[in-house]
Amino acid sequence: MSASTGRTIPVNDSSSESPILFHDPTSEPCRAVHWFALEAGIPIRLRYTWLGRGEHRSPELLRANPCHQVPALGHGEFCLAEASAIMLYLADIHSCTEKWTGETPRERADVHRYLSWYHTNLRQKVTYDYLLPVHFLPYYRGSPRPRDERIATLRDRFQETLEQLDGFLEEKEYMAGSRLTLADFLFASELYALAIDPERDRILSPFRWICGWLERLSRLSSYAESHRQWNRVVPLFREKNATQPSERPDLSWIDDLMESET
Ligand SMILES: N[C@@H](CCC(=O)N[C@@H](CS)C(=O)NCC(=O)O)C(=O)O
Repeated sequence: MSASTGRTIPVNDSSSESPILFHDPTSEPCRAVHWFALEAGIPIRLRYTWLGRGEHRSPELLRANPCHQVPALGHGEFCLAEASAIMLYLADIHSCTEKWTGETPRERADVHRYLSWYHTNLRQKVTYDYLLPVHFLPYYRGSPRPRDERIATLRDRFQETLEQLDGFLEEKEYMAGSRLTLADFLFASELYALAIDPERDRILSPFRWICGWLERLSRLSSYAESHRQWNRVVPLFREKNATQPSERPDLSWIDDLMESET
């Protein structure tokens, strides 16, 4: 796989053998993979693939993932998409799968259950059904922001997802108990996206286990690094969200700002 375009940033090590992660820091699953690699000390090279500039349709990304999505991974001739598959692969090639998924078959089964639950719950109901139409697409595509009543309905629809997650976390430090697993990176990265919503605190405050867990995870130095660019963009998103976006959105500010932070 060619590594001739875009910026290549070594993470933790400069080995030319390290996998390349096609990455946009506004993407929740990208941040999850980056975060996990940092926390696990797994070397990867970041290849910024700016969604706002349409780089997910570039020939290079399409070779890595014909489904035109980030995150995608290139490791020599091997290419892989889907955040949880990528994290499992990274753990596997570094012989630390058990550390990040569980020591016993039942512990691992539990983590796999969470990784599956994520797709039709957090990802679907919070991000695709709510954050995308309400906060992202008005800026990415110029689509009209839904009316307030519709926004309230969409919010109500993911209450059950948050209730379930709060239940999973009850009396626990992390998703699988007292130690971090892949599920923590994947789930928390999704929920940190709610930071662009002015109602974020009101949405999350009824869920004490979720709030405590997000707060605990945000103290990790790997969180700070993997969410640095995103956290820089959040206040601007919130500022812009206070106004109706134009039909021809100018996204350059997002990518320019994040690129200046690379
Ligand atoms: N199921 C995928 C979802 C990846 C995804 O939704 N990627 C978005 C950015 S967050 C993307 O690349 N969208 C561009 C497109 O679909 O064309 C995963 O878990 O990695």
